[in-house]
Amino acid sequence: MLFLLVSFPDTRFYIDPHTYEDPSQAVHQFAREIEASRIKIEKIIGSGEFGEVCYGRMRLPGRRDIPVALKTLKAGYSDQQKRDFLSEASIMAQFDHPNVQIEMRRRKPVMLITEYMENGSLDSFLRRHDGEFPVLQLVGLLRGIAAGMSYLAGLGYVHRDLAARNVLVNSNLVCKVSDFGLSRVLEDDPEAAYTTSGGKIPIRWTAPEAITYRKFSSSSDVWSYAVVMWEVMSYGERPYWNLSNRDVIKSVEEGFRLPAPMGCPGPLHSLMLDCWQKDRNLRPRFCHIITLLDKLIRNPENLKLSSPTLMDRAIPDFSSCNSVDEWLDTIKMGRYKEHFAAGGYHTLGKVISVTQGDIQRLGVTLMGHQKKILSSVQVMRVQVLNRSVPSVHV
Ligand code: ACK
Repeated sequence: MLFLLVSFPDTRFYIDPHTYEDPSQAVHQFAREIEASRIKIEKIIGSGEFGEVCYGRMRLPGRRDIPVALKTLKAGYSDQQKRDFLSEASIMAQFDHPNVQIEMRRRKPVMLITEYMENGSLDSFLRRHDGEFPVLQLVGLLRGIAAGMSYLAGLGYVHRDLAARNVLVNSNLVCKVSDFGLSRVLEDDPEAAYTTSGGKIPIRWTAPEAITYRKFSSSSDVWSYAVVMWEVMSYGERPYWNLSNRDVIKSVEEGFRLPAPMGCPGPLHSLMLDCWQKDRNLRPRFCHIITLLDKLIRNPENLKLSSPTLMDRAIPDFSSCNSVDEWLDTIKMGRYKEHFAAGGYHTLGKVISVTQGDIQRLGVTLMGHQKKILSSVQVMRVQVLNRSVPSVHV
């Protein structure tokens, strides 16, 4: 059995493996063989797009074993699937950055070997640790992702599917951008949906010009990055909540933007809004994002929350809800119907003025649930504001 270890050629631009007549040649160009005996597969840890993801150990000469994750290709794969699977290895083999995942390849059976990331994917990691980190630490995570993206943009690589689910977190809380590939990434992303222009796109994370004209660029990656910022600051909340993809597209086109998650400092939300500018040329570049985050990290007093701000732009969301019960069901907080009723919140008009203190007094003790309810209330407020003050629209 043969294993291939990637080498990192000193190239400035990444080479698209699909420019090779036979993409497997690209794998060989960027990888070097290592012996099968160095890899020990220990257990299955999840299922990936093509097959299982396993945990194992790799022995390196003169060094301690290192933990690795192994991605398998399930039995019965087609030639095309195998080519797509290996194209990920050819792409990743060209990268070398602490915030970008690297990958190696095992030849038979076909397997990709990557660094083991103890905390798994960022979205589930955040949900497991709802409300546990100081803002500065969250900004640290975001800084790492921006550094990885800046590196990729510098190589001319456009990710197209940047989302918290495609970022992995290790035991030191270092975030690494992962899930590379070309068309196949979008084909297999459960969030990707078909658009009228054809092709599958993860709507909630994608810039309008990429959805409409398939104009993917590092600037559309910047848009997605800001959605990841929003996911991080809201501890893994689903962007645009339960709005349908169609409504997300429509709202964004009309100029609505996600409001600041609860506890999110103003400068971070301003940065998100900058990254969500309709004109992609006006969006900041990843290197500017890093500079800004570094400034905030150096002067953490700027990350302190001032008075709770009312968001100026948001999505029209709860127009179809007619009662407090219906609204709570919509945001999957139906278990608190009695709490709200007991507290005298019988109309949405009353709910709109609720504060975090009120929610706590109603008996909602879980921080994550308080946040969920409060961000939804913020959206409702904005909706009312937008109805009466049309100039608030972008
Ligand atoms: O959220 P998770 O625990 O992190 O569940 C998914 C699952 O495998 C399917 O993708 C996990 N996973 C993927 N790559 C790695 C890796 N390199 N290290 C650790 N876990 C991984 C991912």
